[in-house]
Amino acid sequence: ALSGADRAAVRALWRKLGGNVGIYATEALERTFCSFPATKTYFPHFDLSPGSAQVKAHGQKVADALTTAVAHLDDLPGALSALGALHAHRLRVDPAHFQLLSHCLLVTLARHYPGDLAPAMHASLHKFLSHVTSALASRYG
Ligand code: ZNH
Repeated sequence: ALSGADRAAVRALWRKLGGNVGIYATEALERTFCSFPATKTYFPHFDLSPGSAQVKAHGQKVADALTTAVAHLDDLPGALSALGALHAHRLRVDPAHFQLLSHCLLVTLARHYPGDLAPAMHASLHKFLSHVTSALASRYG
């Protein structure tokens, strides 16, 4: 489980992000598609060009899921159970890809909040994203 310090750090960062989580999740998706083109194969029905309204709308959905996760740090598997099942059974996303999006989220936040992403915050954010990934992946198999 996440330590009290990790939880406090992630909650504090999320308060700072405020209503902008969707903007950063969208940038993280753009970075994921650009750096790891295999991830694009799950979105054949999307316009993936820069500035795409579909990517922006999807970024907001991912952001809302992450915000829900931040609100349920005590029970990530419960909070993300339905979303994990969706990815496992209907979307059939290779769970290895979760880490690629997590990586791009971390890079995106470090770019926009360089003063906040000192090593300790980086570590807390990485742990949070790893727990989100594990919770989603727990519905596989
Ligand atoms: Zn995912 C969808 C989240 C990862 C792919 N997603 C989705 C949604 C959400 C999410 C919220 C919506 C749902 C509904 O609608 O109900 N994701 C998420 C998260 C994560 C993810 C949180 C991590 C962290 N995904 C992912 C990946 C991939 C994906 C990695 C691949 C690569 N998703 C996806 C798809 C979809 C989704 C394909 C569907 C889209 C549409 O709309 O169609």
